[in-house]
Amino acid sequence: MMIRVNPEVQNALDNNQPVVALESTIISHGMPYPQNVKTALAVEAILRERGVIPATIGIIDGVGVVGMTPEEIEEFGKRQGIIKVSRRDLPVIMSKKLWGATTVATTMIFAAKAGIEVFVTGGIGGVHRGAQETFDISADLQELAHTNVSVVCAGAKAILDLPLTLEYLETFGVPVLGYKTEELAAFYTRTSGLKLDYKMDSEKEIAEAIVAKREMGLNGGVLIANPIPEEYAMNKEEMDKAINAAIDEMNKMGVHGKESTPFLLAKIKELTGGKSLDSNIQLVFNNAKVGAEIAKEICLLKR
Ligand code: PSU
Ligand code: MN
Repeated sequence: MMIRVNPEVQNALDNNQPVVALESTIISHGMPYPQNVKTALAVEAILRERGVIPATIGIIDGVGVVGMTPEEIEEFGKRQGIIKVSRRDLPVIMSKKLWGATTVATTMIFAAKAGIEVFVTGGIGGVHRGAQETFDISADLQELAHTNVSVVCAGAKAILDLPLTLEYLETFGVPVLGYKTEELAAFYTRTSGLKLDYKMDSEKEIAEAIVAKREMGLNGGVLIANPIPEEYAMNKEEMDKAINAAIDEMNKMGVHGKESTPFLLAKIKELTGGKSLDSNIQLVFNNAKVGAEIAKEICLLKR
């Protein structure tokens, strides 16, 4: 058994009821305990309040679990040594029957296998600054290119090279839809100065675009960029300073590869006195609200 779908999730999928996938790297590597568990459970509650079944995805003893129980989520948040699993890690983690946290890329893989169309997270991985030298481009982008799951995020983290991230997504045919905005959201802040081609004013419009992509048989994801609410957004100058300092520190310490993103998130939290974590939590809540409505609209269109 490689994948175990929670019966409640399976039942919803069989009956065209809305389901939203959630990732687990944000739990194990993106936030400290206990905020990670509290946030993960609160996101599930936001979805349920809106009539949507949550499916938090992670790998337990080598099995991809689609729809973890609250106890399993708690364990994910606490347990030491859970491995961050992207596409290339998956075979070994499964064959060795280990625990693994799914990134955006691997969450998409399991969501697609289970038949879940919508996935809510904080921010996706992207093209890192200096990628021209380091080749550090998140596997999330290739997954968006090929795997049929739509991802609601608050844009790409400003620790990345956002213009290059957009170029990459364009090359690989991933539509980037701004939710009620013409600009790419930059995770901790609402704006990036980068214009998107498509501003969508409702979840229904977004659902229609997703369904059109499927009906055309175009594989790959749709990326929905939903800006953080104004009241939780960080000050751009403060953020830029923290990000630059965190990247300097990362380079000095020789941190690279899969450790980069968790290192930067933790460092930025420290440099902002915890404020970036509060913003991160709020933007995930905000994405869950939009993701829930998109999932419901897709179900209506499929009737
Ligand atoms: N965004 C967050 N917190 C996170 C991540 C993204 O706000 O923890 C995680 C996601 O799981 C994403 C991963 O897939 O970081 C990207 O890692 P990398 O850059 O190594 O591909
Ligand atoms: Mn990387």
